[in-house]
Amino acid sequence: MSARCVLHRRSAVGPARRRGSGARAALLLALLLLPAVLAACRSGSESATPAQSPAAKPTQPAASASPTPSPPASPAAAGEPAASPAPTPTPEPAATPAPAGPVPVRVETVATGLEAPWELAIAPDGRLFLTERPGRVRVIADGQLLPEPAVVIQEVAEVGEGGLLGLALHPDFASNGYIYVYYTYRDGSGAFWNRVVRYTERDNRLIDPLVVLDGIPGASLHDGGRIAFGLDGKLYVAAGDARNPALAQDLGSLAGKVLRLNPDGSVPSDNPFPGSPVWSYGHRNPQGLAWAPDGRLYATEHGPTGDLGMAAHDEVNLIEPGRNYGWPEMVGATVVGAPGDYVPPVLESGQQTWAPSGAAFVSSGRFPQWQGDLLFTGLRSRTLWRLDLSEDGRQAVALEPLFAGEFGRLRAVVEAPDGTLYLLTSNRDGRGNPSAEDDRVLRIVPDVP
Ligand SMILES: [Ca+2]
Repeated sequence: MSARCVLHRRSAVGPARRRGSGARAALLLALLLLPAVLAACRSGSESATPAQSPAAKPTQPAASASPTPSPPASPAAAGEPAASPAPTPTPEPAATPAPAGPVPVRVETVATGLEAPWELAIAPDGRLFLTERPGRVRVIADGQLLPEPAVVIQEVAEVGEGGLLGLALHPDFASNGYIYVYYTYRDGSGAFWNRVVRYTERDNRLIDPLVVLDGIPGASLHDGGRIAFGLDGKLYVAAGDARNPALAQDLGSLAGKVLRLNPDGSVPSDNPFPGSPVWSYGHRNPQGLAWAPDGRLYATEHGPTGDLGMAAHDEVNLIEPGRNYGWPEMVGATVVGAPGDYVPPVLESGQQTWAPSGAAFVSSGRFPQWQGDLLFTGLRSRTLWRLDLSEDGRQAVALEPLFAGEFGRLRAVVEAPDGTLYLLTSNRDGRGNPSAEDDRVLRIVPDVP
């Protein structure tokens, strides 16, 4: 089944205007951010206990086959939870540049009835492998969700935000069948940990588990969990602070870090701290990793939810080796603790909440209006965010909410080899308001006449 909708590029900022001064870019960004953040983010936080929200209403007409111009998703229709206080007055539309043109897309439902899917990867032969947080790896082959999981990992501890989270295919998966997963488990004393395990896939089954990295501190919250192979063939791991902020600044701990490993789990000789898998540090709860086509690595990160007496300040960071991203001494772009050489985020959400998770760059040319932009999913914001970056990748130019409130909480976005985009909903993770079909795998396809 499929539904159609028409999206409109909110931004009038084209490539020729991206080279403007920083001040101009900042002004543009401020103008563009205002309706965007109001649209999808009200008060509240991801890790706080939210009230059940009303069923999200589509913000675009369903089954609209023609790219009829209509306004972008409006703040009033964004479907933020009933838990929110009285809505802020709608910002003046005049503050937003007119849409530059429609982005006609078709949204297909690939699979339904999943339970808190967390990551999806696409094999060279077209099969989709995805995790379900309780501990299952599922396979979609020839468009059909196979009834039998590829593996059920009994050791997984699904607790709070933990469980079976990340998944990545080895760059040579077609020949070696290696699949990596990241999951939370409990040791004999009851303490939570996270580990990275490599399986081998044979005939849609995962066998021969081999632990490649263990000892990542775990907790009921802040388990990070995204894993991905970089363009350099190394395995990157996003680890949360396990609710112990001080660990993020402790180079002896694997918590609150972006880690970098050889595929066999050994430490690459060119890591910034000799003998250590730590690639960058000072992270609170990073859940998204994405590489720009030129090799720059970005990570999304959840800001505080009451810790340090602060909330929101979710981040998009440009990750560089050996750098300190601040947590808990710097929150968003503000130093709140000890001074230090902290890297500020490329963009932070300020007082609003994105609750950002998976991320991917648009690189294929299938969506020309979004080409080169960073997409990242929002859980509490129930939105796919599109971030237009400056040419050097260090400045945010514009942020646009896509599908605000249409599909509920969104956990992952993946660009397929054919350029279409896959989305995972996360409405059965304990914080959503699932529909009968949830959770779902959705596919966004350009709606070319
Ligand atoms: Ca930071």
